[in-house]
Amino acid sequence: MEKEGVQLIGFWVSPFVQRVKWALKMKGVEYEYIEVDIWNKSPLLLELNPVYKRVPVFVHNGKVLVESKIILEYIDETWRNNPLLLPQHPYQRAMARFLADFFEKKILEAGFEALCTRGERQEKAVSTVIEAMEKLEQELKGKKFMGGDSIGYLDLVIGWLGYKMPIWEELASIKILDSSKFPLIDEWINNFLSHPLIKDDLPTTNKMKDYFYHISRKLAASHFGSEI
Ligand SMILES: N[C@@H](CCC(=O)N[C@@H](CS)C(=O)NCC(=O)O)C(=O)O
Repeated sequence: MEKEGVQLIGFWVSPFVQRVKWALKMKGVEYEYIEVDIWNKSPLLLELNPVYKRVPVFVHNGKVLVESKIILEYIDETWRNNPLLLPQHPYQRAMARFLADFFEKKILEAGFEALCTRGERQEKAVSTVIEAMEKLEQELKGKKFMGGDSIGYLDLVIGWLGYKMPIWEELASIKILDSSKFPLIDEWINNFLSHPLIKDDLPTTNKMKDYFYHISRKLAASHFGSEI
């Protein structure tokens, strides 16, 4: 792809793509969005991300980048206008990267495993998520957003939690979000999802429910070796 400007190759329900869309919107960057089917990979996706064959793929003036958290950092470093996404202090920046990785593994990946498994394996995945949610709750003490008074990098990374987890909970009959146990996370979800930059442009609940219902059954067998 030799085009000038910014292109984002994505898939409608991907939390990894969504965070890049939010970052571009926050920075006011115009871009061309190209939807691909991750279950029937297009030649474009295979050409641009031959290593992982995953979305998002970000292209800036013909230069290709993959991996959403790296793309967020690139966007923040390339478009230096406010809002800045990552903290300015090196220690806080390092901690934000650490927490992003931690929440990705322990909330997103373990949460998805809980959606696609049952029995003991599901119980274990749910406890992993709940333990990490306790850390998230602590991190939110005294803050409106993970980034402080305004939305930042970590908010974008965990932003999927408020609108996807309720669907996973319902489909898998599990309980993770609990406002009495995690009042600060509950408040953060409300603040995040009602923010003008975030609230529009999310996929509809019914469409996501239908997608995750089918995909969890497919992946249970093919990826998790589990039957649901
Ligand atoms: N670590 C990657 C994860 C990307 C990812 O898993 N994308 C999914 C869509 S939600 C995908 O393209 N999956 C296709 C596949 O794994 O074959 C990132 O942060 O960008």
